[in-house]
Amino acid sequence: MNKQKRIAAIHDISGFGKCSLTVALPILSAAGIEVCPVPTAVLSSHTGDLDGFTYRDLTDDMPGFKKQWKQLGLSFEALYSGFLGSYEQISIVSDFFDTFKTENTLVMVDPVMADSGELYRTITPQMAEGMVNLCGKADLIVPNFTEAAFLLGEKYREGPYTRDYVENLLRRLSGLGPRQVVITGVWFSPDLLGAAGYNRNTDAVSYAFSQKIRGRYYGTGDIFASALLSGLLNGMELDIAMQTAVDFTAGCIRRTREAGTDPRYGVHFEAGLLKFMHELGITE
Ligand code: PXL
Repeated sequence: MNKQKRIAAIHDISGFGKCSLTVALPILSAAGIEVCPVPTAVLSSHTGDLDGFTYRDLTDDMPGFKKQWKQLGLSFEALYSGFLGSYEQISIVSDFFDTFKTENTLVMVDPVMADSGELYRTITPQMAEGMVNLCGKADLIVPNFTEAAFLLGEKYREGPYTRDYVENLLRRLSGLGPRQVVITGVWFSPDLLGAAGYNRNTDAVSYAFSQKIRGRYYGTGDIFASALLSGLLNGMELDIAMQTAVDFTAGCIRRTREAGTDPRYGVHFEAGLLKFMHELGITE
């Protein structure tokens, strides 16, 4: 058995609604990776269309994670950040990257802050601005179209999209710093939905699509990003990892739709993990 890969996953934990750490942990663990969570906030549920959630900001606890992990001499194959709990956390996470990044570390920033043209309820405009700096430190970012628009300081556009628009966004987002950019929620025609990826070293753009199911399913961005990172850490090229992650996410949505589950409650990813592991070539 090869040495196990280890990553730090910097996200909130929401008790209900299947997003952030409650999906990143199982998906990346199924992919054979040791996941060390750095919780940014504890909520009773995600903040999208569910009222009455509790919110505990863990900003003050985070520097201690870095301190102890540094003392322990831990190293990580990837540093993966998502939903942040406060503006101060942007510089804390940035410092965390500086501390643990080596030549062999993949820094992936999912600039979780908005969807369908609007910021999430706990994200301030100041946090959205600060996210540009964090993305500048990443090797790979995975925004949706709303987040891409916030990062570039321009107006959100609804789909259907054109290749020109998507490829122009990808290149300009890469100009913020990251070598690789993946945009989610890409569609050119009503039947297919997926992702577009860009690699600055080769200037190559690639697409991955699956059958589109209508509706807004929460947590799917986190599921896609976690599956994408799982593929990359298992040696897949970006385009293959994208298609594997798109297929995995689409399967989760299809299962949820077939069961008639409220889309705000998150998607049924668990039943897809075994097939996902096979696709990644995970064997004992
Ligand atoms: O899925 C993104 C996400 C993560 N964490 C929290 C959220 C959301 C989206 O609404 O509210 C707490």
